[in-house]
Amino acid sequence: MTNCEFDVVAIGEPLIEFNCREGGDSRAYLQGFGGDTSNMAIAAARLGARVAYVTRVGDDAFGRMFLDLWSQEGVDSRFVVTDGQAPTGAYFVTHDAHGHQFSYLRGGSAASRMDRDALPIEAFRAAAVVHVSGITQAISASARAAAFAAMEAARQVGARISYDPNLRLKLWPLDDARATVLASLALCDWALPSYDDAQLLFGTGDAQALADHCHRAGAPIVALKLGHDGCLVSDGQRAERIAGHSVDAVDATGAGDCFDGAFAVRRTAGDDAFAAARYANAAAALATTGYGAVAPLPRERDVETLLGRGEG
Ligand code: KDG
Repeated sequence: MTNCEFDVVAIGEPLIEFNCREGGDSRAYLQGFGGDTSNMAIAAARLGARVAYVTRVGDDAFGRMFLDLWSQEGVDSRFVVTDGQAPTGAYFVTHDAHGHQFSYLRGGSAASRMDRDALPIEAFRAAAVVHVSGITQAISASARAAAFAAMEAARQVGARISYDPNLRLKLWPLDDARATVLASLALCDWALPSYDDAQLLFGTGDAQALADHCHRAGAPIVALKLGHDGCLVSDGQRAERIAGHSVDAVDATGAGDCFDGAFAVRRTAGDDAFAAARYANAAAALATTGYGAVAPLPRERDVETLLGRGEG
């Protein structure tokens, strides 16, 4: 808990999710919710933070489903604009031997019409942590400008900036992504890239070297997410490798976003980066134990139990 009105304010695009479940010859799609920054916001709220989300949704059934979801999850949606001219985005998740694949229906979505001139700057000024992702920056030039404006507003009031590059090469070319990611690493207080994303961005296979690239770009704290192998957290002086938890993983969609939300929650609670990463690593493992990005997001009790600190 902080003195700010919100512990966490995230900005980005929510996507209605259709997650494929194979059943014999037929395919059924489980409807859920996704969108990396919305997932992060919900994860943080489930873990006890006061959270607000900034986006635009369409004036459609999917947009209303999200407004209901955020209300149920305790995520403040007063800064969400309903846009009558554009739809809420959606995506399909399919699974194969390489993990999950995303197919998007999001071109021209309401969230992609966010722009810096119509941004609720007061939301970011009321935050202890502002969370931005590379997906927010990839969906359109105006959303990218809005994401930078959110970071500038955070800087002005001393809010901390959480940044996940969340590289999606279906949304933008690698060179464009790299320039924007580097500019964002220079602004952030902590960077939370996945190993795969960092490798694409920096082109080396060694985890510590990838963290060092992020430090050199300006990120004071780096938690490099290593999937089921856990994470590497580094403050530029000291690095700690945290092992993955052994869980029955079925779908990793949204696990990285859960890590981001849990990390922010524990940082605002006063944990140092290493303790926050241990907690986030456990939360992210639990997020893989069910289908969909949001449904399996854990609560504080679940994380404490996995860390061996639960009651009973
Ligand atoms: O991290 C999971 C997200 O990637 C997923 O929910 C969909 O936001 C999404 C995206 O743009 O890929």
